[in-house]
Amino acid sequence: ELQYPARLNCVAELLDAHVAAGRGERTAVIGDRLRWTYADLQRQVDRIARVLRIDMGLVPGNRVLLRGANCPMMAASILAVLKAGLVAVPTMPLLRARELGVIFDKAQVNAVLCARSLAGELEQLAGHPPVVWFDDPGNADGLEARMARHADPFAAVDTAADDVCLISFTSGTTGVPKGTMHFHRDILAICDCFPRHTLKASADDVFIGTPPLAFTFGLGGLLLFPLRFGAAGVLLEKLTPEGLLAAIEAYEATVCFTAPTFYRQMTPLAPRFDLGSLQKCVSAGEALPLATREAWQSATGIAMIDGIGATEILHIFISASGDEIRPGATGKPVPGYRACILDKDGQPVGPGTIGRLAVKGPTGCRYLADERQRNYVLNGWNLTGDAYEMDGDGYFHYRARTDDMIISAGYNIAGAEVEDVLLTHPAVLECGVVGRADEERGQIVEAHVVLKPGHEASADMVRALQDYAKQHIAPYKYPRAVRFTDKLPRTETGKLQRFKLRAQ
Ligand code: 3UK
Repeated sequence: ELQYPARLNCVAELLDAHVAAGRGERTAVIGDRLRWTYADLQRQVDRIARVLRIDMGLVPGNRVLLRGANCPMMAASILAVLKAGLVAVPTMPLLRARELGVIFDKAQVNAVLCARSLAGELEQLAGHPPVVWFDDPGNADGLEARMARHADPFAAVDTAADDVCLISFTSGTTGVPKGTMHFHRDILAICDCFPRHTLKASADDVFIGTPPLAFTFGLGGLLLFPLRFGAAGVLLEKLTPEGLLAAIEAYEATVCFTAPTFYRQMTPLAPRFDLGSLQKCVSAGEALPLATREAWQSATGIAMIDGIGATEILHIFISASGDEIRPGATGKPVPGYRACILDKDGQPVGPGTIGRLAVKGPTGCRYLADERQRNYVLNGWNLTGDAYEMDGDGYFHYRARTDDMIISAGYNIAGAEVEDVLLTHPAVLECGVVGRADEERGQIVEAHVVLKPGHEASADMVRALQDYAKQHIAPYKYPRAVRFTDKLPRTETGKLQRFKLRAQ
């Protein structure tokens, strides 16, 4: 059971406590062009907090929308908002004006901190709240210029442990973002669960990866976790697979956070880099296929740590590491969390039955919209929208998103299972499997396939993939339709957008 004091500002713990304990000279964050110690980061955060409170006149509880690529200034800005008793609303860099408009409205935003390079979409919106730009050299009203006029320290605002400090929107595999609210204590709670117990993080770790800070996978993995343990987080803009591998080597990173698709892209390139520092590779965002896990492990020697997390829970709640890893399963509830599988009436089911995943723990689950709260939270249990199955040893196995189960001629088919098999075929780089409406069968299994370089799309290839599927899973699950494509539609967080495949 996690215990936090009733009055708590998470940044006092994540940042000020380290400086007070004499760890101010350790590296906290590393960016493309700079490296800040804990003391440096504290100075930046304090100045931004003063700009927010004094220059911009914001008062505790006000909401500040944040936009920027992963970089130290974006990290400092988020921490400053929390330290000043305000509520951070981080947004994904690729969001368009229309989507930002929805977020301004739903989250009742009072002010904006935005990287100048992301000005375009914001400027298309009429009547948005006041903006202060950062990374905007020469702008006398820009954030850096204002910070230069506020050199004094800033004491963390005395917030309650259960004051809201973060409103996070999901990237939306369905296209409709949902807003979730989190408290100061939730920020510490996620640090004291997955990274403490599953990763066994320490002050010597260097965290690196791709997820945006606006996605709680990245916010935790690249900023909050390193700070909680007095470690360092590497925050790089626009990472390619080669770029991430080179950065792991250059910064001697020990922990990597990214999505399965990124591991697939890095796998063939990995042998060209010295990854000797790397110890832990975390995969989340979507299901980790067995083929992806095995290929990465044979290329690098590292056993991947799969973990399911969700924006409403804030971070990973089912996972496994070390000897506990069971390939094919996501893992067991992370210490601090409980999970179970429910049938359609909300009754728990035992091993071997597919049902709806429910989770309960120290974080989550408060939606901005009441109807979400009614539909997805039952007696404090959060329904994530995933179909899962438990095995006899208590391991949780992912099957599908509940609304992605394919029903064909009366059979229930999980698209992810067909994807897993196709990914073991030597010609397949990526694939997405969906149900396609069919008069005779209700739905048929349709595979969208990206071939590896050197393989040709052809009728023979279709037949080869179909035969291969029939040999490796029950034949009724084989893809009756196969379409070849260059690229699958994905969110900024690496999730396949099945609704777009279905619409094609
Ligand atoms: C899916 C997974 C199978 C699953 C997230 C780590 O992804 C995150 O949050 P989102 O709100 O999406 C949640 C949904 O994504 N999913 C995530 N991880 C896995 N499915 N295996 C996995 N390992 O459908 C879940 O309901 O965008 C992930 C940490 C923080 C996060 N917010």
